[in-house]
Amino acid sequence: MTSSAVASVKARRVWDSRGRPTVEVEVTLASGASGRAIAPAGASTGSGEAIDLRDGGPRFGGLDVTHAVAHVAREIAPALEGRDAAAQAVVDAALVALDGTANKARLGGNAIVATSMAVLHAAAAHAGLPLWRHLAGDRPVRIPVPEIQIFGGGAHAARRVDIQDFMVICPTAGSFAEALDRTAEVYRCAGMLLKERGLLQGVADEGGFWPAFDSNEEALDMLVRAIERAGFTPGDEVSISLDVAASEFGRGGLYRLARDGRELDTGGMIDLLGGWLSRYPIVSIEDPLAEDDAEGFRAFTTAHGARAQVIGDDFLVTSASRVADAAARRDCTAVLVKPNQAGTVTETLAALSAGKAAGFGTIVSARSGETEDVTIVHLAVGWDAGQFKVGSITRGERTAKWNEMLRIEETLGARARYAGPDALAYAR
Ligand code: 2PG
Ligand code: MG
Repeated sequence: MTSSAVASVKARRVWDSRGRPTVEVEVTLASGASGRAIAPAGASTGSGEAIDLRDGGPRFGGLDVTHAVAHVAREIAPALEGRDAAAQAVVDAALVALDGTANKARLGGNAIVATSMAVLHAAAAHAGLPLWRHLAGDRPVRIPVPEIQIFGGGAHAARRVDIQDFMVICPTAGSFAEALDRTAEVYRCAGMLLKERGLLQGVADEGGFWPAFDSNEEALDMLVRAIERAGFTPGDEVSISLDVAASEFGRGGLYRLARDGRELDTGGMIDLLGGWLSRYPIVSIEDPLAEDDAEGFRAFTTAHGARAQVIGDDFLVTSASRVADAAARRDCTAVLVKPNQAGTVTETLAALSAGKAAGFGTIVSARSGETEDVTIVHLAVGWDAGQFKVGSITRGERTAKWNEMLRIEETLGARARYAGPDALAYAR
């Protein structure tokens, strides 16, 4: 047995930022090195994602994970013990084969992704390297551009507005730390503006302000005002990034905008968003159409992809083959990458690599249900993603990630290179 062989795999039930159970896995190697990771959970999920195994029944709204935890002990641990943790792709292939389903529904995407990431952490610990450096090897890395939520909506705020994430993005900042500085000022000013108008009502799932607005446009107007109140020029120092998460309110080419009291077809939706792109300093837009509307994606990218980056999230579900297909058809220009959508580290990297090969922008992303786990920070740097999405600048499960990135930027010192405007991908 090599010293990097897996000696034990243990799982436990822990809690996520919505107060729901989730799976933590701890892997120890023969050398004594160990790694630990926790599965996150989405609320606005694509239908092609790996499936989290939940118990059902009355406990915790059916969301308990005791079966997923048990699968780690009964099936995953015996299958991995003795395998080399340094061979991540082999480990992940074994997990996929052991599960045996197309969507990881049998053992549970939550059990599998936590195991896969824990193995990765153990291998880095065995090598005596920070995870990002273990992944990057000798290759140069960039510190990614963050997109950070100011208002939350959609499935993260009881659909108070249709659009899910109203975010700011600062590609022109001199560093990641400066991007956070600018964002924190905008967040503070947004809070002041909401308070002045009697609209301050706490925060949504990812820490952005709860959107007590009468229309989606009101949120955009307020965001522009917050940027200005903070002393920045919208579209210059601070720009806007949206996650429309259109699969949540659109299907079969029909989009029901409850907040605006409108039902639009694909063309109407493209025109609505196109209008926003001309009136507001939006440089990035995610899932502008629903996951079943590839033609709509393509038409949107053809019409507006030169002005704003077009990201596929629910549309691409961190699938390398979907990314390659979308690239061939020019459906979008960027891919959001979430480890638990794919289910393993290796499949996640494959989706990111397919995006890079196509010239796509690549964004490593958290989920709306998160924990203190910081694995994705290291993936974003180690894989040189260029962009990073974690929700707002409040709540510990979010700041855990931003603060870890600050530490990495500091470690790199003068060698730290902020990915900047080039990280965003536009249609050419
Ligand atoms: C998204 C994510 C994060 P969820 O849609 O991009 O904002 O949300 O984890 O609920 O899918
Ligand atoms: Mg999304």
